[in-house]
Amino acid sequence: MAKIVGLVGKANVGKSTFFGAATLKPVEIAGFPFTTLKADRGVAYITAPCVCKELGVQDDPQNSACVDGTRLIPVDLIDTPGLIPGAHQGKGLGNQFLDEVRRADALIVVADASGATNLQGQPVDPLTNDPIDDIKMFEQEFDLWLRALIHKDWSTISRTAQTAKEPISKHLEQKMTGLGISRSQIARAVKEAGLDEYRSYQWSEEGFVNFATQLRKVAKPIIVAANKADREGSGDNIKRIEEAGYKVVATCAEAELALRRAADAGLVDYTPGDSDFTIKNPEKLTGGQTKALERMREKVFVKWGGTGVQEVLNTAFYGLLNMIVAYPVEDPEKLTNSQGQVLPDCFLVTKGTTAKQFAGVIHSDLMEGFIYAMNVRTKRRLKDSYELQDKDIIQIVSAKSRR
Ligand SMILES: Nc1nc2c(ncn2[C@@H]2O[C@H](COP(=O)(O)OP(=O)(O)O)[C@@H](O)[C@H]2O)c(=O)[nH]1
Ligand SMILES: [Mg+2]
Repeated sequence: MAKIVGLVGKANVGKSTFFGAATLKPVEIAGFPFTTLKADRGVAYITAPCVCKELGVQDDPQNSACVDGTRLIPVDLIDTPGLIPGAHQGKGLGNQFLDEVRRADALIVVADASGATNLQGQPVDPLTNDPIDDIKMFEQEFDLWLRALIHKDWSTISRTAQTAKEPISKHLEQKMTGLGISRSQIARAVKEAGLDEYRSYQWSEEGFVNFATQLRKVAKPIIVAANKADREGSGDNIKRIEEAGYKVVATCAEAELALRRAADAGLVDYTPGDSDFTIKNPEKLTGGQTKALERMREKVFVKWGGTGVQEVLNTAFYGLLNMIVAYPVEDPEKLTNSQGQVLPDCFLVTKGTTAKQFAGVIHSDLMEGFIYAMNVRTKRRLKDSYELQDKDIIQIVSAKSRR
């Protein structure tokens, strides 16, 4: 199942700007079906150094794109309504918010690093709001909501599990599937909380609370996009967020959006993730535009090494969700599919995916007729249970073809 990442946070921190920038198509992807998506759900891209460079071949990507040796791989991204304190009780768009969040496998918490937005999302003087409070508000609302949800029939569920001498994860599983939480994630959270799966009926209130928090951390891991990093004073805040133990990246969503649009209009050379950009035709820009771009270079690129948007997305998928990339080919010599397209596809899979499972990721027919898989670089046959490594190029030999 394809993983989904969601943007969360209070109002006015730049979630929609981030979403708009991340879902702007940087290049055409011929073979990718862009079905109609809702306004709050779109296709973003993560990047990977493409194997075409290492192999010295000219590729012909179909399900992804390749720009100067960088693969752009489509992923699902969702935007959510602004969160306000009390959301767990349905305040603001609380219910809608939590409905969206349950679909996500990992979350990007967007915070205003410049401290110029209060918890209600209203503009205030810069550096008067602590962005750590933005993050804590999200965590607290989520925890309160999750706790209330599990608490509803907790005594029945925990008593049943304990009486049957069975782990609580087995009995809680069904209730949690709608939140995208699996049995193994429940089991992990119990362990992280230092509790006993078999004595859930006897957990203390404190233990239960801790369990709910651990479950959030396991099932909805977060990375903080410390946005508006272009503004004065945000550097200190970002350092403090990091010191508080969060995974954090300084971002300037506004700059990313402006640059992707400028690149689209042919005004600048910029690929998402680049640490700089070049102005293509200075004469096509007004004096004001040139100034704005140079200011952006100063405040974002020189200061932070980039807009951070691509880094956040990549970290969400590679870091939080433990994903790797793999390239299937049908002809191991020419590195092509049956139509002669070189390195046509690049798939994102979870670490631990086996060669046989990978066949199923590509097409169910390939898995049904699976005979063997081969590592194209070494030309070695792989065991069905071989766990894919990042950047593997794999030939699947199957009795059933994908068409
Ligand atoms: N200075 C600065 N402003 C930003 C940045 N990202 C977004 N904004 C501005 O913040 C305001 C709120 O942005 P929006 O994306 O609608 O926030 P949302 O409510 O979280 O979806 C808008 O005026 C944006 O232009 C940024 O990186 N830097
Ligand atoms: Mg918004």
